[in-house]
Amino acid sequence: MFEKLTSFPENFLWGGATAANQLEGAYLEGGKGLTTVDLIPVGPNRFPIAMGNLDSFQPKEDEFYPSHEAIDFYHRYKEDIALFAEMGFKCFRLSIAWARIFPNGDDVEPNEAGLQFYDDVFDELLKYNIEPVVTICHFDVPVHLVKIYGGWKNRKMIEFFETYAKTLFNRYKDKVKYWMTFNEINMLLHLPYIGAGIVLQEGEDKQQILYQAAHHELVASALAVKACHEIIPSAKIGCMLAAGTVYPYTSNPDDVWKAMEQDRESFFFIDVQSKGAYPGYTKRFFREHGIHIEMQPEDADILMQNTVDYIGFSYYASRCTSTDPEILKDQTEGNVFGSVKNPYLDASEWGWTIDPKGLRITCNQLHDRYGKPLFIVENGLGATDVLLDNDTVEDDYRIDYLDRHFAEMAEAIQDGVEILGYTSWGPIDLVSAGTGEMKKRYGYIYVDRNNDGTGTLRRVKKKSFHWYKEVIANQGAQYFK
Ligand code: P53
Repeated sequence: MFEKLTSFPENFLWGGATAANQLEGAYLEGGKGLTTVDLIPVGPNRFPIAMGNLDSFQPKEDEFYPSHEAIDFYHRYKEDIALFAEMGFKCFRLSIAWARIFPNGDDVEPNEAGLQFYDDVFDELLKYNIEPVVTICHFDVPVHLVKIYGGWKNRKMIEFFETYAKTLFNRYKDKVKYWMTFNEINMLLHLPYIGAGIVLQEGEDKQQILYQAAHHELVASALAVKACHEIIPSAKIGCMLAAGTVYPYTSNPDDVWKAMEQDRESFFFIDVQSKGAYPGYTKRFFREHGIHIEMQPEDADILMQNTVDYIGFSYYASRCTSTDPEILKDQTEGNVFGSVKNPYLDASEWGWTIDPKGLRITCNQLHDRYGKPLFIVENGLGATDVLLDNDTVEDDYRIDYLDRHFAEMAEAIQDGVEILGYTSWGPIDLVSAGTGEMKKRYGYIYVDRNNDGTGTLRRVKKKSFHWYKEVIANQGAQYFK
């Protein structure tokens, strides 16, 4: 009972994580409709659109939209999955593009070609005993639902989402055992168009709109949990949080309290999804900010009776805050989560704080708070890679990042935290959600494609490919010495 572990658990799900719009391409093939992410260009309009401050309902000729071709997984999935299998993946996280299944979102019948595409992908994964881990909604809403209904502002979205989710459960019930409802649900507060298909109008009460949309997503998520449990009783369905503990800059209680409040801005979503009710601190926040959430009488029961089975989360960085205006000026770059620079930590090329121990802290914090299994479904280093003449990439910096995070994950497991698996972000290079670049690479597999869309799309194994393969083969035993 108190014996020391010697490796990661035998059934630990090692793998990689992706999202439809960042790798599939073929954005209008097989009857697919346009989604929000298909209309987010690279360049100066990207952030205004992602944040819902500028609308975008039609592709424009002079803009470049990286999701339209991405890395062409739609046509190359067999080759890519064979490479994942070669690394020894036990699972692969992917999202389903809502508009492949329901091109408009409110269609009466699903699109068979879209359903068949994912059947084929799942069959290919299962051929190698790779467990599919499916995100139902990863930053995409069919554009028609945004135009006609206003995206997640509108309660009607709950019905459309429930129909979509049920269609998936019925179709894939024999193939998919791990599900997640909304990717990084807390991102809705930071990138409303990406997170919830929300375009904000001049003079609108932003907080009111975002929290009402959050309520709709939370009810929709609970209804998906309910349907999943009914249709596939053996499946597990989780939530997905963009995690990363907020540290106080000093031991000043005011800093400590502010850090706690910032953590709660994100935990609010997971408290509802995992514990089934709005926490007291959120009720107080709404009251004091004049936010009135319209709820139906049945909502409270739906939320309470359909809580998630596990806590999925992404972890890239910890955050840091302060009440001192001078210190607050020194912010990190490149991440939509504002954070004061932590003087003890380095950052990536894109300004994201690197904090391996923060992963152990975050795991312990989530374990203590929810008492449910965790699933680390995103982590990794976005970096510039150089393809060498001998056709490889010497990405020792990536290996170093992952190695240090795996060591802390092993510590968390020894602390008693139950972790179902680990899927690093972008096991094959793909389009960055934040910047739209190809240059910000996370992969074990290099893809010959440049920011402007040029390149052969050829796949090349990096040094980290062989390294990750070894870690998986050894069940990470080196981290338990
Ligand atoms: P990129 C911001 C902060 C934390 C996670 O991000 C984020 C974002 C959005 O940029 O998103 C997740 O590609 C997301 C993925 C995304 C990944 O982090 O900007 O779930 O879709 O690609 C990494 O480097």
